[in-house]
Parts: sequence; C-alpha cells; structure tokens
Amino acid sequence: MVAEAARKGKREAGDGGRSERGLLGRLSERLGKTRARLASGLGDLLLGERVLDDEVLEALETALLVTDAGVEATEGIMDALKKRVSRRELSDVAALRAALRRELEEMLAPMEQRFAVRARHRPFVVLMVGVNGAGKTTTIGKLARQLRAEGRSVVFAAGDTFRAAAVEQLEEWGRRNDAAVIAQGQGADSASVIHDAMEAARARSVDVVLADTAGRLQAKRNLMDELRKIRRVVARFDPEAPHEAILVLDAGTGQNAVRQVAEFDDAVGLTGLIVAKLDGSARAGVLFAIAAALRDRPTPLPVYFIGVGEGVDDLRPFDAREFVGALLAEEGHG
Ligand SMILES: Nc1nc2c(ncn2[C@@H]2O[C@H](COP(=O)(O)OP(=O)(O)O)[C@@H](O)[C@H]2O)c(=O)[nH]1
Ligand SMILES: [Mg+2]
Repeated sequence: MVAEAARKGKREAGDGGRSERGLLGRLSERLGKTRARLASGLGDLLLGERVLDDEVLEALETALLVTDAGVEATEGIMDALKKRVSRRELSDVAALRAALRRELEEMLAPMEQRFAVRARHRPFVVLMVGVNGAGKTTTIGKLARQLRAEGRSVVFAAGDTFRAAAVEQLEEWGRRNDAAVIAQGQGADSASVIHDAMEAARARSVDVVLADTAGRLQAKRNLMDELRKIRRVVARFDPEAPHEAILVLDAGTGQNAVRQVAEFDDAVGLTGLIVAKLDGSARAGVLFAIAAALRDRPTPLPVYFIGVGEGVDDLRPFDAREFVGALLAEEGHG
C-alpha cells in the first residue's frame, strides 16, 4: 500500500515534468535494441487508426515473445487484452496501446522498491551474487558511487577469489570511490574474506560492506554450497546479516534468468535483484518473465536497480512506469 501510494505520488509529481521526459528519452535510447525488436515485430500495426483485429493481436504476442517476455507473462498480458477486446472496451489500436502500457506497468509495479541502507545496521552488509560475467563487480562499483554520494563510508569484500583479476578489478573501483578493499590471496576462502571485511568495517565504523562473490569455482566445489557457507559465516557475525542478498542478472540471459533467481534464492535467500546490461540487450522483456515467475512468491522480490551501461553513473533505480514508457516510446521520442 505504501509503495502504491508512493508510486502515485511520484506519478503526479512527475507528470508533465521536463526532466522526467529527458530521462525517459535517454532510457529509451539505452533500451533501443529491445524497443526496436518490439517495434519491428509490430511494424506500424500499433500506429494510426488501424482497426483492431486478430492480426494485430498476433503480432503483439509474437513481439512480446521475441523480447524474451516468456510464455507465461505473454499469455497473461494477451489474455487480459483479449478479454477487453471481446468486451468491446478497446475500439482501436490506440486504445490497445494504452491498455498494453497499463498492463505492463501493473506487472512490473510490485518489483519497484527503492534500495535503502538501514543505518541501524552497522555495517550494513550487502551480498552480491550471480553467475560469472553477470555484472556483479561493476555493479558494486556503481553502487558504491551512489552510497558515497549519500555520505556513507564503504568497504569492499573481495569474495571472488577465483581469479586474481577479480581483486584487481575491485581495487580499481575502490580507488575511484574511496572504498577500502579487503582481500586475501587467490583461492582463499570467500566466507573468510567477507568475515574479515565485516570485522574491518566494524573496527573502522564503516557504514556499508559490499561483498563481491564468485560466479564459478574451482572444480569439485559447488557454488551454491559456497554461498550457503558465506551466509552462515556472515550470520554468525551479525544474526541479521546479510541485510541484502542481491542477485545480479545479465539481461541477455533470457529465460535462464528465471532459473537463476530460483537457484540463488534457494542458496542465499534473495532480498532483491539488479538487472544489468539492459543497454546492450534486445531482451529487456525478460523483466516481465521474472515478474510472472515471482507473482506467487510470499514476499515480493524487488528490482532495486537496472544497469544501462558500463559507466559509474549507469545504474538507475528501477521505475516500472519509466521502463515501460521507454520500451514503448515511439521513434524520435525525447
Ligand atoms: N553494457 C553494459 N555492460 C556492463 C553492465 N554491467 C556490467 N557490464 C560489463 O560486463 C562485463 C562483466 O562485468 P563484471 O562486473 O566483471 O561481472 P561479474 O563477473 O559478475 O563480476 C564487464 O565488461 C562490464 O563492464 C551494464 O549495465 N551495461
Ligand atoms: Mg566479478
């Protein structure tokens, strides 16, 4: 309810605002590949005063599937729209377009929630998990920038001990953001590195620990067991930690993303998601597939941020309305 109220408030405040339109314009550029896919499937079917027929609905269904929205989400969306067509609530494609927009926004709205450090936990521990190459380390760097801008001190835990380069990459982000990096040698026990980082943070009164983890391990060691161990070790230090366990997903992963959510959730108990690389992907529709898969989850799993580039500022809070607006934006918009 609170989230809904906040959403409405934001909507009112944002409507007609030039800055929002500018942001929407830029996001629609970043999401251009998915947008183009949606558009090329639909051609100009959703433009003009075309009558609403089966051909239009079929093209829309195909376009959604092509962006990786998945069968379940696509069926849900199409069923809702077809019902309205048969009740004669949608008379033309313009009405269909508006209904589609609302349908998509409503699907994603439950996943919209701002990431916030809860200062009563010190250090506030954020565990970043995900498969190799998903964008964990980069996202930690970007998130650190935002936390530093809020005036918070940050320590990185170099929990990806699989490759030496992983530590170097984190150190580079540490230098840029004035964050200390706690690391051990290559092949070290990840849980022990993260434990060290929490101890260092407590000793130095640091606000936030951002813990990097590996996306794959040496032969015979199981990643999920390793993550479970990290969780246990962290909880011994602070029973409520990790305060956030966030899965970073590569948007290009497509339908596999849904399986990753289930597996990582089982291992660490996820509290949120970050979808990276939406800028390079033609599959941003995967967010709808994730939303459909999570619908029956007892507690919502928010998408805290989306990654729309490699730069330090390319991490944006997820805003369902902005996201859908950018996907459906017409050519030249913004
Ligand atoms: N275009 C784009 N590239 C990204 C984004 N996030 C991460 N990357 C790139 O993806 C690659 C893998 O990222 P990395 O953080 O090392 O993944 P990790 O293995 O999960 O730590 C790097 O080249 C990053 O620069 C994003 O939002 N957009
Ligand atoms: Mg990494």
